[in-house]
Amino acid sequence: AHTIRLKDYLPPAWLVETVHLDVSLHPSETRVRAKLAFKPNPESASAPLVLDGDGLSLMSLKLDGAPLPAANFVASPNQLTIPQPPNGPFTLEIETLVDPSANTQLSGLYRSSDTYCTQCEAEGFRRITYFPDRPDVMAVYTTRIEADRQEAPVLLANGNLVDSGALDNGRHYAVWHDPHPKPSYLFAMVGGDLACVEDSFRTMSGRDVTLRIYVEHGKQDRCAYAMDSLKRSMRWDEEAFGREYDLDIFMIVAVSDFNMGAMENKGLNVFNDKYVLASAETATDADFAHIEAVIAHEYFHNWTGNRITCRDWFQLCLKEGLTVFRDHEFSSDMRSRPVKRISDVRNLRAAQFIEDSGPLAHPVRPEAYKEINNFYTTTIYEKGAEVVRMVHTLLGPEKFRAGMDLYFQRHDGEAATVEQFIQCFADVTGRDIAQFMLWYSQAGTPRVTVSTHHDAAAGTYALSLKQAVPPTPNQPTKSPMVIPLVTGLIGPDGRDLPLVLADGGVVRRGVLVLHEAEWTFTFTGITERPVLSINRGFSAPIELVTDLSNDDLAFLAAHDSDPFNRWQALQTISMRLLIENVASIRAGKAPRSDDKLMVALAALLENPALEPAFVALALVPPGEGDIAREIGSDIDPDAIFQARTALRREIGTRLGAALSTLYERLTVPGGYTPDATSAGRRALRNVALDLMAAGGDASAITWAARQYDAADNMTDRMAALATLALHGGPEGERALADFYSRFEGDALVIDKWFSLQATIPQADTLDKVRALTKHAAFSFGNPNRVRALIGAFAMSNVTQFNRADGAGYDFLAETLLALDPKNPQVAARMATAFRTWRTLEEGRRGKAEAALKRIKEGGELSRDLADIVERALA
Ligand code: B3K
Ligand code: ZN
Repeated sequence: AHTIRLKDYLPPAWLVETVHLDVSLHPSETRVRAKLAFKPNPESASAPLVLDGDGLSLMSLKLDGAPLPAANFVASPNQLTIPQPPNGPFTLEIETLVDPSANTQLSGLYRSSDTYCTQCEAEGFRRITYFPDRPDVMAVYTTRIEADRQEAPVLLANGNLVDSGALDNGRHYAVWHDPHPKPSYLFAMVGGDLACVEDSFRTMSGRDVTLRIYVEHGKQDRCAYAMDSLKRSMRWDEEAFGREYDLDIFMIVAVSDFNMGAMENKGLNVFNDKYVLASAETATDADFAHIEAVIAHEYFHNWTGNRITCRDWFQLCLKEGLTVFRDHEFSSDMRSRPVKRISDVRNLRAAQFIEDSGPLAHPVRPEAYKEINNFYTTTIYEKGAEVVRMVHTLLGPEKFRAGMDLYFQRHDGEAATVEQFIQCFADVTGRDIAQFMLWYSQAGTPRVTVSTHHDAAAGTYALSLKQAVPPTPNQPTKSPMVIPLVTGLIGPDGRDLPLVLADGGVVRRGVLVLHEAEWTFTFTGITERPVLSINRGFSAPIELVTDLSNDDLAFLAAHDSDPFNRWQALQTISMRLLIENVASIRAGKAPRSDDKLMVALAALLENPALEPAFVALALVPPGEGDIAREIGSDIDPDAIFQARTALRREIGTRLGAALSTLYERLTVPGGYTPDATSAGRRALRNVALDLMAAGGDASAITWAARQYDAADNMTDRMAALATLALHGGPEGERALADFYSRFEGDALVIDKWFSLQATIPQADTLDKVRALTKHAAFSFGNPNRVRALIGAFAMSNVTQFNRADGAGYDFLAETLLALDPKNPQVAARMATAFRTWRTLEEGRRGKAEAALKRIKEGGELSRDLADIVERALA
């Protein structure tokens, strides 16, 4: 496959003003008539008309109303070319035939449990009709859909409904018009027999917007939280960003077969039902939080993505990073800001930092790709959001808002670039942006090393910083970045000291900005040795190495005014211990315990001022992936697991009494509500239970069994089930069987049942996973199910996927080869489980490499899977 490069970007030769689609739905022979009004792009030289296609059959073609002679065009399934189009504007009428039932890739027009739906981002529209399928071609769409009334009583497309009615032979039609010009990737249509929940929203200028969520019949009572999240998102975008909704109706359709989370099609979001449907009995607190975040994310795209879209796919982070930043801010306002930040950073480290340190590392704005669908990565999304957060940190909230306002004002209706976005912040501040742009062009996580020196006699405190960005694929050397470090110096009384720089420089909002490879900030008026708190709130997405002692860290854990760094301090102490213990275990020695860590953790449990959700996060030691990343090379996943298990056991035994008191005290009164406060209490209570079980406390198993049976909500039931499955022997087996029969037929809940079994870190898990692929409820056709079983095993079960005998790798290789012909996007996504293979100890490394090579040689691979495997091996 050939490589597409940013530097080769050329504006389109032909623009499309209007698109009239006339779609006659049929399970296997859907007829699509597209009438496209082309005009030459005044900004580019005249050129042939080349339209994208993907697996299309052309039925007929007319130019300005007359059939086009075969000699005047060239059509293949993947392209339609008119070598000599007219000099001025013209219309093209294209008729294609598509087979939605045969579409197992779930890109373009497909069927999900009998509902017709579309997914066009990134390049799915070309699977419906021939089109200049690139985001800088923006057109006004009118869509007429016709279908059998029994089969598809509901017919939806983007925009507002302008006409509908009955036809002969039991068929009917609907016409939708979207007045806002949009790129083809935002096109959507849906047809099916769906139930609908309706509500409304009055916008800040007093317009009433109809809100509808379409779901499978019988699921209406599971939409309340999604609807409420939507209304809160709409209000929040008005208040936080001054952004108002711009159509008369906003629709969400939930489908069960979907390649990712959801899709922001203009006025017609299509969702994986996992991010819509929730009830106390079937969804966990985490599910509720995800629903809120994804509903918000897709809604926020209406301005950041749809009104202002991307000029080309290299600019993907322009909409994704910015929109993730916006949804993080929204959730922070809806819930606890510190808890949200800690969870987001945990996810960033567990996914993005790992991606950034391996063979799949790429810049936030890539410069080349073979398959764009492989670039919907945590780097584009989460690191992209961190980069926007740094702009916010550097500028402060007012200037940031001014820059955003300018962006909306200047680029509304356009397909923009990252430079244009960042330029808006430069224009409101008068600052230069050249160095900041390195965050978009340089891959890799910068490492900042800090050393400190207090001179009591002079009353100065010197903070020396060094930065280095590691080499990444195709980027052997790097330049220094702009790194905003929110910093505090904490005096012996636990209070922040004023930051006065010796050179007279001012520190605004506590932000120190490192521009050079090395720099020393010297503070004056510091008579007593302070403790440094740096990178507060994780102000920069970096790896930090400090010279803080464990006593300093314990002091921060107890006193830092920044909750993030309180959490971080404990994680750092634990990480130091874990790394030492991994080495001991590999050397055949026993892991040691750390009294000071236990004292610090015990203090958390007794501090009533702390939010339960915060304490829950602080009690969880760094994950296996984090420990591996910190060690960096020659990884033995079993030793890491043992070290981490020993620490959990230690916490469970040493703090057992306090944990069981918490468990009994923290019951949540009244019926279930998904709000963050009660979710936090449940989280802490369930962490306590699991740690007690990890400590070998037999009564914890009894409590877990009791909690499992008595639970009135999925959070408590699932947590108890996990504890039982992990520690409970026969109790675990019994509960798993009960869970299946209790929820059989409820796909989203059964996904949890598959996932849990796939993530148990025990030697027989791989055999069980293999057996589960033969289970009646397993299907390779449903991405949620595949991710629940295969994805969970490969991505979240570190010891069993990385079995020393290589059987985990072999299993994934076989599975991917079987899945790839059906669904390349999902296969490629799961293949990224191999992204850390080079860091493994020799034996495993060889086996992982062999498995990757077997995939590579395994026959005709999709472009998606081939791209991941080739980059992983490169
Ligand atoms: N924009 C979509 C993702 C499309 C993925 C295409 N392979 C959802 C989102 O980020 O909001
Ligand atoms: Zn998005």
